[in-house]
Amino acid sequence: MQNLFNLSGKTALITGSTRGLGLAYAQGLAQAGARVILNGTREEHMQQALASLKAQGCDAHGFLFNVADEAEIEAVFARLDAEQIAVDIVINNAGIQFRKPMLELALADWQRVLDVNLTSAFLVARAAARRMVARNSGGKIINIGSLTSEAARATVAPYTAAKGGIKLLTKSMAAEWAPFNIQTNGIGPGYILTDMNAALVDNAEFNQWVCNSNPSGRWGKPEELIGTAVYLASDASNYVNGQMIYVDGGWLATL
Ligand code: GCO
Repeated sequence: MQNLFNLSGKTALITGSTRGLGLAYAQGLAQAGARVILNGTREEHMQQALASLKAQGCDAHGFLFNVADEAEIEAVFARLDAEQIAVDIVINNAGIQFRKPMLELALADWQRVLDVNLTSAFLVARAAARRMVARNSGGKIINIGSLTSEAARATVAPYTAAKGGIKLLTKSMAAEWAPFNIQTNGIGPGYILTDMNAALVDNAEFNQWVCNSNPSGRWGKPEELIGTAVYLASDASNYVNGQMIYVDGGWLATL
């Protein structure tokens, strides 16, 4: 029987992938056989990430671009076209966090989070899907949501609104692109030990809240997201579309 999880011959673009969950996704897809294209905005992080993956024997490349900038995205895809590199898999992982009560929140800060965490997913997926349709290849789009795609907590409204949007954008992409053999699904990480959450981990009260709020009683680890990403990037999920898979230790099961 064919190994349904084998990504050999596939090329995956993962946004926000020089650190944290994005780098974990890139590592997992590369170890499943994919050529991975990293994205970031800082040269030193890109070089560190590429060196790490190449040291593991991964076929890894990288582009520095702002995922919220349509022109930069289109320029990268034009360059991939010129190099005859077809993107088969997109993981829209790029995201920022900005914690402030809405009564004090500036529009600019709201907009920046929405641009990076939601609009970027539309722009990158649209560029990839246009090419998947044109070459009639099908493909995989994986949007990274969050627990906050389903539930809110105070002080993270723009992040929560964006991640809620990711859930329904995922369903919209599935509705429009399934006829082209493109499967679009989402991953909703729970509270995971990443740089973005470092301040929360260091806060004893918040750390206890996270551990008490999920039946697994602990934070998740980036590597615990890899299996779901490989599954959604592979032929094993060819009849799965528009779904969010939550990797949260059971958090949402108990709400
Ligand atoms: C926060 C955290 C969360 C987590 C994750 C939870 O401030 O509450 O940053 O947003 O990162 O998204 O699923």
